[in-house]
Amino acid sequence: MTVTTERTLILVKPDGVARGLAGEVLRRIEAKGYVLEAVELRRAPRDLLELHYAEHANRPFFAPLVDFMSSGPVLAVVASGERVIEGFRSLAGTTDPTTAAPGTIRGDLGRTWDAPVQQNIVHGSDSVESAEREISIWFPFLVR
Ligand SMILES: Nc1nc2c(ncn2[C@@H]2O[C@H](COP(=O)(O)OP(=O)(O)OP(=O)(O)O)[C@@H](O)[C@H]2O)c(=O)[nH]1
Ligand SMILES: [Mg+2]
Repeated sequence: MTVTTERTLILVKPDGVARGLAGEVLRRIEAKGYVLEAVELRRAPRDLLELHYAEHANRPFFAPLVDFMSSGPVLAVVASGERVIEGFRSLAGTTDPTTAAPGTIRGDLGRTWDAPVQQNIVHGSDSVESAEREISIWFPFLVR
């Protein structure tokens, strides 16, 4: 079987940065053996976030999600490694932090605050196509 090195776009969301968990997320990425290709703390403009979450544009939680994601700085990360896309999704845990498995980032460090499911500390790309699309949005200079 051939394994190819992938890249993924990871975000520490505003709740994670505000709670001082950016370093802990980076620690878990590195401890798993993935390589950091880019790391940048930044305030994301709404138009960038609307592109990033375009797949959810028709969902009722789209506007609150963009509000939340623009409420403070995010840590944008590109990490690489064999099967890093599914590997990081596994590290992150399931979307709802209240029920995410212990041992995962969301399960160990997250909980429900004011909006159900929304503040779940991290984002991770869900496919090779999403990863390359998201990397082109956040880090245009890394486009291959
Ligand atoms: N307010 C609210 N936010 C939601 C809800 N469902 C999802 N979200 C938020 O929208 C994000 C994107 O949803 P999904 O793509 O389905 O979840 P995900 O792939 O686990 O999370 P991401 O890695 O951030 O894309 C979630 O991570 C949450 O922050 C919801 O029902 N209500
Ligand atoms: Mg998603």
